Amino acid sequence: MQSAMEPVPLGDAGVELTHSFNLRPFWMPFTSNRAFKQKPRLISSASGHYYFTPDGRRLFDSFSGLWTTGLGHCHPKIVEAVQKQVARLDYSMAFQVSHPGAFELAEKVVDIAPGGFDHCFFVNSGSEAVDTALKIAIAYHRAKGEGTRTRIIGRERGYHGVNFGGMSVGGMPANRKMFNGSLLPNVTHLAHTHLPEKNAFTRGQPVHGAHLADELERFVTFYDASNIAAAIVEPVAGSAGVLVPPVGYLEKLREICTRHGILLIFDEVITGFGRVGAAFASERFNVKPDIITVAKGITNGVIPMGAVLVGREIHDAFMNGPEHLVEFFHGYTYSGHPVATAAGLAALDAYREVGAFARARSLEQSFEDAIHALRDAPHVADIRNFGLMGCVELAPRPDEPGARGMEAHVKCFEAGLVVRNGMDNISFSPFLNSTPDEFVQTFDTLRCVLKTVN
Ligand code: PXG
Repeated sequence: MQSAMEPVPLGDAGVELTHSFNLRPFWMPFTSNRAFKQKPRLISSASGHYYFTPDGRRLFDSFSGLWTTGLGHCHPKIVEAVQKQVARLDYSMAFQVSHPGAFELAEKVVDIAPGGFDHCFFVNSGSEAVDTALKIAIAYHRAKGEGTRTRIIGRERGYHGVNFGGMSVGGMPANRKMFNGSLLPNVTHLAHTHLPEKNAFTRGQPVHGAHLADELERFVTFYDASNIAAAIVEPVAGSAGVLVPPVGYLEKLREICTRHGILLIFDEVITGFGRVGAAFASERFNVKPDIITVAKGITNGVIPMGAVLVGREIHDAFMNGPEHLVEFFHGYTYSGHPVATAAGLAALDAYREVGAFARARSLEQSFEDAIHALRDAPHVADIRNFGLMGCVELAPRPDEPGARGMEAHVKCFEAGLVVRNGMDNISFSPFLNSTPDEFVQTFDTLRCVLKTVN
C-alpha cells in the first residue's frame, strides 16, 4: 500500500543557501553550470552519513559521495592517517624511488583481491585506471609475440571514465559525440544488457539477456581472435543507471574470452570494496577476469587514487628485457602518492575492522525491499538493484529527457536528501554501514518528492 505519510526528514529542509564568492571561474565537471550557478547547491562539511551546507542545513547522503565513501564521511581513522602522513612525507618521487606505504598498500589490495591477482599498479582515478588497463592489455599481447591483438571490445552504455581510452571503449553517446573523430580506432561495442520490456522491476540479476554475450563470439569470427586484445565491462554498469548482468552473462563472456585468448577486464571502479557485498564483484559473481580496475573506495574517496590489478602471467610478460631498463613505459607523477596510500591503508583497515563487506551483504535485502516499494510511485518506469547499488528510473518527460530527473534531484536536495541523477535515472549507493531505517526514510522522501514532480 502506498504510504501517505510526509517524508521523514533525514536532513533539514528549507533555508536558502548563502555564498560570498564568485561562482563564475570554476567550470564544474559534468554539471549544468548555468542552472547550478543560478541556484547553487553547496556542501561545506560532512560527517558520517550527512553533509552540511554553508548555512548549517544537514543533508542525508544517499550516494556515499559519488559511489566513493562507503564507510561514511570524515572517517576518523582515515582522517588521522592522512593528517599524520602529510606531515611525515608529503610527496616522494614516484619513478625509480618509492616509499614504504605504496608497497604496503599494494600487498593489502592484492590480499583481498580474488586469488591470482598479485600485482597492483597505482594511478589517481578511475579514468587513469582504465587507460592503464587498456595499455597493459595491448602491451601484454605484444610482449607475448601477438602484436596484432590491438582491438578492444567495449559495451554500449558502459562508463569507463573520460580519458581517450575509457571514452572510446565506453558506450555513453553524450560523452562520445563531441569527440567522434578522435576516438581510438580499433574498438567494437557489445550491445548493452538493458531489456526493460522483459526485465523491468527485476530484483537482483535479471533472467533474460545472457545470449547478448554471444555477440563476442561473432566479433571473433568477424575480426579474428588474433586481432582482439581485450574485452572490458563493468560487472554491474553503474553510471548507466545500475544495469545488472543477466544470469549467466558474465560467465559466457569469461568462457568466450578464455577460449580465444582475449583478456577480460572488469572495471570495478564502483563495484570494488564492498559495494556488491564482497570485496570485488568478481568474487561475488564468481567470475574471474584477467585485469581489474579500481578507484573510489580504495581510499573511501578521501584522496584520489586508483589501481590496476593483474596476475603474475601478465606482469611477468613485461619482465624480459635488461634489468636496468624500465619495463613498462607508463606511470603518473602521483602514482602511489604517499598521502593517498596512507588513506588507502587506513580505509582497508577500517573495512576489515567493521566487516564492512559482509555488513553490506547483510543489508541487501532491506535495501531491495525499500527501493522496490517505490514501484507504484509517480513516474517510476523501472527499478533495478544489486548489492548496495540501486536505480529508480523515471519515465522521461515528453520532449524534455532528463528534466524530470533533475527536478527530482533539486527537490530532494531541498527536502534534505542528496541523490544522484543521470538524466532520468535516480541512482542510489547507500553506505556500507547503513541502517534499514535509513533506506526506508530515503525512499519515503523520494516518494513524497515524486508526487510534486511534473
Ligand atoms: N570506471 C567506472 C566504472 C566508473 O564508474 C570511472 C571509471 C572513472 O573514474 P574517475 O575517477 O576518473 O571519475 C568511473 C567513474 C555516476 C558517476 O553518476 C560515476 C562515475 C563518475 C561520475 C558519475 O554514476 N564513475
